[in-house]
Amino acid sequence: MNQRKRGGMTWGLGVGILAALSVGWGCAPSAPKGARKAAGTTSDLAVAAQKTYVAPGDLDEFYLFSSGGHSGQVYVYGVPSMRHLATIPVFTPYPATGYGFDDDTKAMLGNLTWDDVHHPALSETNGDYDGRWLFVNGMSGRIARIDLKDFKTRQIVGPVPNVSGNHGSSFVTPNTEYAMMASRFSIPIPKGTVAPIERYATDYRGVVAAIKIDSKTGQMSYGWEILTPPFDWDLGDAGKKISDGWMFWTCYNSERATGKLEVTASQRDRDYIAAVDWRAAEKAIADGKGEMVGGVKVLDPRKVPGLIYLMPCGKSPHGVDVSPDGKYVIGSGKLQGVTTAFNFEKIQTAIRNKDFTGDEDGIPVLKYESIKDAEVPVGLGPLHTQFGPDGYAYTSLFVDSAIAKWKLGTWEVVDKVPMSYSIGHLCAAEGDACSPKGKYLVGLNKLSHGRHLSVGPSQPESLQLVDISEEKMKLLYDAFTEPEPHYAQMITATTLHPIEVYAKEDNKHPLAIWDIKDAGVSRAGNKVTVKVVEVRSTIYPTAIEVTEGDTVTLAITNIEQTTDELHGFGLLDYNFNIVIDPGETKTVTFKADKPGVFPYYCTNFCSALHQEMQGYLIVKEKA
Ligand code: K7E
Ligand code: CUA
Repeated sequence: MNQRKRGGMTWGLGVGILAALSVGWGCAPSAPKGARKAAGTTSDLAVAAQKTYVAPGDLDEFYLFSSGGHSGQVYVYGVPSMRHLATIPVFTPYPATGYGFDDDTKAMLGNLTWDDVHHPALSETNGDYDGRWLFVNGMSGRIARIDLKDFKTRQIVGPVPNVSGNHGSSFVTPNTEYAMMASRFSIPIPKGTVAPIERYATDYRGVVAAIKIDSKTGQMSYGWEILTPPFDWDLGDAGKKISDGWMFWTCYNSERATGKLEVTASQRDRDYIAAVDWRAAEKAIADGKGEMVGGVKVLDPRKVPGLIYLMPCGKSPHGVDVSPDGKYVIGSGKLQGVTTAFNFEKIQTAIRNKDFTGDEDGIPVLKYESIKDAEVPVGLGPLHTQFGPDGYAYTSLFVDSAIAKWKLGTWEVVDKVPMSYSIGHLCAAEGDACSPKGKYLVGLNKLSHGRHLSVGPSQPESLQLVDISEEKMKLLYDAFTEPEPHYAQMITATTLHPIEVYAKEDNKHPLAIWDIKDAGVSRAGNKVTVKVVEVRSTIYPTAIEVTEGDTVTLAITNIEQTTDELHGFGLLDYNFNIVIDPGETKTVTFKADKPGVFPYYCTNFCSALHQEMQGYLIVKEKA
């Protein structure tokens, strides 16, 4: 069956939908006939081509930072060309840039050399992207910070205590006070505690966690956590403007079920969105109300009321998104045909009036009818919502495989555009900030079959560029990406000012050298330090002699001060390749554990005599 037909069908909320929602469609339908004309008539195609064409030498208008899912990476695209510009390795070694092989990045990764990146979060000032840092979550309970000065991963914190399955992350507050996290898979806490699965509902706990961010350096440190029932926290978004100070997270499995969750966790008609007053939590911690659990201060809402409330939401909601003015909190049951717009002021009134219908482990449940403004009939399987500059909202529809455009306030659905196929997140230009830019929207789709040359069973995912500058949305372009795009963020290119060379005077590395005369070997017992200089087109020294059993540290400085002049250092038979950018020093430490002669060479093509950039490590047999 093809996807379009499936999307057009009216499905009940029964098993059919549950089956359709499970990952993959179980079959691989061929491309719908006419897919090649998706952009419309010939003249439409010419217009679309012009809108996405960035001539050779010209630059794109936006950067798109797309999560790389279980690749552990972040992909950088230019918009509107959709050209892939860079891969930023975060949780995974990446020989192309030497990441995870030199001493510093290897230590930063630790023993976990994979993770699952879902949600990039650009740093914000007053609710708008400031272009300083990009935070990304790892499902293992980590958050990483990428510095947008050099597009390098500079810090990984975690696994954060008590957070298990960090899906609801990383979402930053409007002035980047915190990166927020939440547990998807509740466990007995602190980690290491054992309780049988039969005691899930009572002995397993979730948490929402705040990671503090230093406003000058971006350095992250553990903040505080709030204990929650064992729901599966899914996605979050920070309040902004009038709702600044609040944080929202969706959950599924408010049933506290185990086993076959697609059935057991879909029994209730409603799950929840948590509304967390993070300023109140901050104050409670300052007042000493936190208790140490697993090495971090945790607040128990039973003992400290007023921190967290539950907003009933359609069954098994996924995304939650706050409108640019901070007034509306949009959340959808992913099995429904409507998305709900909650009104922040009504939420505050309901809290003040104690307009509750009950509680969950001491957390008050707000009355749905009192806090909602509208149920917008967007279509089937609403997941995520982004915003334009003109009061329009865009909601991805997984089951319908489409994007719906609708108006905040009038709740009118004005347009739909099909996606090929099965859209998850979507990303409009600065579309989750206080000042969305409009123009472009990218659908991040799960399936792409028939839209590209076949590459066998491991099919790429698709990014579809949509023009949102006019009343009607128009599909412009199909691009493809490696697994697994979840969320992405798009930032005006001119907001970023990346460096292209590390200035010599900024290099404070203790082993940096700038003169080839200083290159060479020094020894302390069986510890050998080799200061290495790389410059077109020689690696100094050209031969390095050590003894079997020595622990060798190579400190390699690329003394170039010219853009684009990277050098590599690959050592044959040893498991590393290092890449050193202009002006940078990196170290790599290894044990010379076998005698022999091992060539090393520059792996980055750097000059006409790049091929000559080689040398030998001679490991003498132990006497
Ligand atoms: Cu919808 Cu992990 Cu944000 Cu995937 S998530 S789609
Ligand atoms: Cu240096 Cu190639």
